[in-house]
Amino acid sequence: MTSPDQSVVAAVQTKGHILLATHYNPDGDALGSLLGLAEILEGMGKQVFRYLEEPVSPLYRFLPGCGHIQTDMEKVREFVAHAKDDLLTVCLDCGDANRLGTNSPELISFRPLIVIDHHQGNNGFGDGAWIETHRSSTGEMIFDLAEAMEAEISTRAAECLYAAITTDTGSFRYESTSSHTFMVAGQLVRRGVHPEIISNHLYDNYTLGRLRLMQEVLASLEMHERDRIAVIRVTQKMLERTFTTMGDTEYFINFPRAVRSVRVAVFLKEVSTGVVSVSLRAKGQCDVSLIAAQFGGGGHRNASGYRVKGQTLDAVRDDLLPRLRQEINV
Ligand SMILES: [Mn+2]
Repeated sequence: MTSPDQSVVAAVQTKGHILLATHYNPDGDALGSLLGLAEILEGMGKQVFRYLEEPVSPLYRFLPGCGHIQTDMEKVREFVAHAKDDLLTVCLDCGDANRLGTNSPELISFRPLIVIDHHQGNNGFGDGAWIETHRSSTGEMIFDLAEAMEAEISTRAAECLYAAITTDTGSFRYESTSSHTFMVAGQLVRRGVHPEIISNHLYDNYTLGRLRLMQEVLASLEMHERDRIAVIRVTQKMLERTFTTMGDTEYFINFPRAVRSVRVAVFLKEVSTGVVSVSLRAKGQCDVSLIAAQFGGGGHRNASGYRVKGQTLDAVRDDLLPRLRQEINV
């Protein structure tokens, strides 16, 4: 199925003020689908609010419309008050309400709210939802939404959606990459996207500090379970030493994941004092979304994560390893 739920289309079409939100620590799909939809809606003459919990990572600042992103909840309240009954909140690429971040309770109080997403286990926390877990990316779905609304997709919007799709499919390599994904990508190229320019921005535009950080992170590699589980880590000290931020660690987990014997790669991140974020990447039949869910997180079968407070990186790893052993030995 490639067409969105009619009620979702109708809701987006009718309302003139749209508040867009996505998950904290947004990846390329979260940002690309949010910014792409924002461009499309503005093209339809609507007022759009691009909300993020934190400023955009420098890696993604090339995306059109990034400069309009706001992180101030006071500004959100003003927008909502101004919109009155003409408001619609749309949560993109966000598997559950908690993943909206610290302001989640207030954000989800701005109704009506609809959810557009492709994460497994999304309970559709809004008044309406369009969730298709087989989809490569939320960006791909936004293209279909625009088509269903017969809305124009400008080059700017197309660039955002292309970035969303290419990042969430690992450059069209993952299982969820379908013929429809390629059709959408082709349509985006027809609308003016240059894949090599987007790829240069995403993959050939790093700082030297990031390379130094990568040296440290990869040097932390530990192998477990006969080289089937790989664990890497990043600490606040490493970030300080290399003048980098957590955003610079994106894609690092793909290096241990790419080792032939590895079934699950784990990336432990000390996001702040006492807070550890855990990213899990699996290959083949391992379902790491179930493991993440056991720790209060979520995600996809092959890519998921969770957060822990008040424990060291070693303690978090020691809690996780027995569960992983069970999963890979099934
Ligand atoms: Mn996604």
